[in-house]
Amino acid sequence: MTDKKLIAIVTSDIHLHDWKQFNINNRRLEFQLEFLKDLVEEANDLSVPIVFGGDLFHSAKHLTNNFLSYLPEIVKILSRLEKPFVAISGNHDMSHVNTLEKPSPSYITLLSKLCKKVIELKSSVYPLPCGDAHINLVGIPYLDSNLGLWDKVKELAKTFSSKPLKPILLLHTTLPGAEDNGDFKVGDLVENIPEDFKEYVSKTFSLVLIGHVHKPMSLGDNIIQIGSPYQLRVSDIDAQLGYQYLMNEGSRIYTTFSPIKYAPIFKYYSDESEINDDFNFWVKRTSNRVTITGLGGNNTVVSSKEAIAKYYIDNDINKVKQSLINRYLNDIDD
Ligand SMILES: [Mn+2]
Repeated sequence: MTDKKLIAIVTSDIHLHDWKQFNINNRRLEFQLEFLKDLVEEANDLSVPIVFGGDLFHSAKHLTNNFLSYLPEIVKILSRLEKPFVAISGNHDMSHVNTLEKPSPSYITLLSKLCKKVIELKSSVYPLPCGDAHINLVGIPYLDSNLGLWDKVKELAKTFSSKPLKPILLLHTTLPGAEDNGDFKVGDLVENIPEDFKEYVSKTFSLVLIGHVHKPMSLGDNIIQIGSPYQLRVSDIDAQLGYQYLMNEGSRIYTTFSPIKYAPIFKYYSDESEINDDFNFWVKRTSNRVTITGLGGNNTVVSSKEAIAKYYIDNDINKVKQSLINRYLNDIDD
């Protein structure tokens, strides 16, 4: 029997935010901090680090005065960690276009300066303790349009190959085959992700962990889309979310999913009398739900406004549905 070891807790897309909705007396934000606190406590109990896949914050450009009043608390929670919080920046953590040549300012960078437990990976490596040895965790932040990602992955794979266990790759991006909660499916083609990307990372790394899209799922052999730990958007309704344990057994590195036990969820009501708590997110049932498959044409992932506009015209999408899709795609405050 080989020895089963826990290496880390893995989570992503926490999206701390001063929400406009469902946030009376900051209850929604305070729940999010409660989650972070529990996670830190669990990591300490298990004596492992936390690996974070990006989007710790929600509002990339502006933090409200009210949100900033919680910043000392966020720093305090993370400072309580015994092992590090190893993180990459997601698109929501960065105010500007982020490229390898010209990095954007990032909240993760800020936190790494405010709290010594926070370690930011910027195309760099952190050696995760694994029994008596270590396994290299290679992290690359979100790069706009995945520009330079492919070459960087290959370069880092060579630089940080580790023995006996191959390194782990941590990214914040969309990969072919990704699905989101609700009915959103990504096609087979993603901007600047070559056809053999998945096959290459799958055989070069012992495990690939992906933040960005919020549905926890497997994207193929040892490629894991981490997902968000709790519901954030109406399209998350009915989704069972949670976080992951990073495990080692012999030469195998894998994750196990741990559903979240206590979190507000979206619930539909038709009549206000059905609302029976002030914890969950109650939304009025509407007939304007949209299904988006292969947005911009079959097997194409869209990131340009032009392609989205063309999709609206080609598919005769009305204004109401357009605004729903825009809200969905922008991942904005709802
Ligand atoms: Mn996100």
